[in-house]
This record gives sequence, C-alpha cells and structure tokens, in this order.
Amino acid sequence: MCSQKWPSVCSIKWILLFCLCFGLLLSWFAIKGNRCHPNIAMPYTLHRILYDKPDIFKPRRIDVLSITPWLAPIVWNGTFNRDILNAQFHQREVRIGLTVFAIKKYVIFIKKFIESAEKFFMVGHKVNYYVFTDRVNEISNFTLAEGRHMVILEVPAYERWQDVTMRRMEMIRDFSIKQFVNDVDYLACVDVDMEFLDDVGVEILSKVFGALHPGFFSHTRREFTYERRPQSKAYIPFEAGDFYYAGGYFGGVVEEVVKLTNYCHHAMLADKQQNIEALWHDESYLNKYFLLYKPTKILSPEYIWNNYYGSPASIQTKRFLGVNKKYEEVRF
Ligand code: 4GW
Ligand code: MN
Repeated sequence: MCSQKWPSVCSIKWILLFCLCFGLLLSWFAIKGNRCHPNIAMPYTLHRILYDKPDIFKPRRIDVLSITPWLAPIVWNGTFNRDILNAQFHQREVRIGLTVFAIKKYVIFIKKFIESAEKFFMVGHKVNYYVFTDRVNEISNFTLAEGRHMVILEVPAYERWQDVTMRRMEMIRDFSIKQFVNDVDYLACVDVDMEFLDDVGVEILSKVFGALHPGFFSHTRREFTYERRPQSKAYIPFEAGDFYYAGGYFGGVVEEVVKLTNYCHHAMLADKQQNIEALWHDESYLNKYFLLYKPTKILSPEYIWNNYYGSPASIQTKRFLGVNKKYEEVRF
C-alpha cells in the first residue's frame, strides 16, 4: 500500500494524525493547568487596571503614622488604591456582615444608618446587615441593592443602659457562632448612632481590626481613658498601651470576632462578680483585648469621626460620622 514515492498519501495521513495528537495533548495540559491554578489563570482582568507603580521613596502620607510597630497598616485616606483592593476581594467573592444594635429608643437611628450604608458601605460587594433589636416592628422595610440583605435579630433589652452596650459582646459572640460563621467571611461591628458620608470599603478588612477613637489619636498614653483600677480585668497601667481604640468599631474574620467578643464578655462578667464595672464599659475591655492581642489592621478616625472634635488637617475625609443625639429623646 505505502509503496508510492514521497510525499505519499500515506505519510500525509501519518503527519495529520501526529498533529492531531499533539494538539490534543497541548489542550489537555492547558485545561489541567487552568484547573490546578485558577488564581493564576483568572486575574487577567486585574492586569487591565491601570495604576501608578508604588514608589518606595514616596510614602503616600508623611503627616501620620501608617504602620504600627507590629506591622499592622493604619488606614488613612490616600494610602491605598480602592480599585486594586476591590479586584482582589471580588476575586475571593468576599461576604461581609455589618452588625448594629438598635435597642429601645435607638431604633430611630436605623433609617439614616442603613440608607447611608447603601450608598457608601462595601458598594458592589455581598453584604448582610445584622440588626439586633427588641423592637422588630419598628424597623421599616428597606430597598437594598443586589447582593445585600437585612437580617433582623430579636434580642432582649437590658434594663440598665450600661448593660445594653456591654451585652453586645455576648450577643455578637453567640450569633457569630450559630449563624454569621455560615453566612459571611468578615464582620464589622459598629454603633448605630452614625451615618456614612464617604466610602467605607474592603480596605477595612483584615483578620482582626479596630479603629482609633477620634478623641484620643493625638494624645499621650497617660491621657488615654483606660480603666486604671488594678482590680479590674480591663486594667491598663499608665506605662502601657498603644492607642485608644473606639468601642463603636471593630471586626475581622468571624472566628477572630468570636475570640474578641468572648474575651470581653468574660472579662466583664468577672468584674461584675467583684462589683466592678470598667470606666467605659465594653470600650475598656476592648482596649485591654487589643493591648494583649494586637489588631492586624487599624482604621484611622476617618472611620468613626465625630464633629465634636472639629476638623483637624489629618482628617481628610469623614467616612462615618456620629449623628448628633438629642439625649433627652434617646437616653433613659
Ligand atoms: C443612656 O441612656 C444610653 S442608652 C446609652 C446608650 C444607650 C443605648 C445604646 C440604647 O438605648 N440602645 C442601643 O441600641 N444602644 C447601642 O449601643 C447602639 O447601637 C449604640 O450606638 C451603642 C453604644 O451607645 P452610644 O452610641 O450611646 O455610645 P456613645 O455615646 O459612646 O457613642
Ligand atoms: Mn455611638
């Protein structure tokens, strides 16, 4: 059969067969490669984000500290590129829970809180609002953007206001274990008497994070209003302490939030046994926790500002601002 001269029909057949096999082999390797390294094959879109090369000799902010001695970033306006961060977190399809308490008369703050969060909090990402309240019927319906949900959690209203704020730790811990851990990757736990005025995005996310209290970021250790009684579990001596963290803003991956809230709740219970209540309640225990277990990221006071503290030059934007409270209307 194959006795004709070169190039015989027979040898062309063999060449074609060889090419076919080689092609099949190549595509098999390509498919296998993609399957094994999805994060190498996928970030194609990332290459299309245009941004300036980071310059080692040009820090983005020179007026403020943007990294702690334990190498946690401190997030200030101008130090990060939101597009790069968004692309990274979209790649992971991150899900974020925002916990907020609206107990008794504090339900009045929910509307502005949620409506402003829809404009500025984690826009474009998957968000669950977890609203803890004793007044379920007083929480109105909100139209939320795609991928965003509200979960209303009915909880008891403690009689003393100090317990209303302190027991948040216990409730966040319990719902984290039984529910949030299945629903979201990160939690941000914040006060409700607040309004979002500028973007708060994935730049806040880290294993465990806290925020600098707007009233103390330029103060000395001695001036921090830590709990100073050695009998208290929240005790911090005058020679210790890094920053004064705000009680109204902390978070992290759900497992870390469980550790943090569990620690604070147990410290509070132990103090209660001794008839002690830390000076600034949950905030005092949170400060003790962050002294012992350093946060992996710290948010500048842009993230929890209050106009009571004016408008210093270092605060270039007020992302989340305290709402003026008419104390007689909300307190008891
Ligand atoms: C005094 O009468 C009160 S009531 C002090 C706090 C109260 C309270 C606080 C309340 O009645 N209902 C309530 O839901 N809270 C929650 O605790 C709410 O989420 C609030 O943002 C958080 C901390 O209380 P706060 O915002 O009044 O604390 P500061 O003044 O430090 O921002
Ligand atoms: Mn507050």
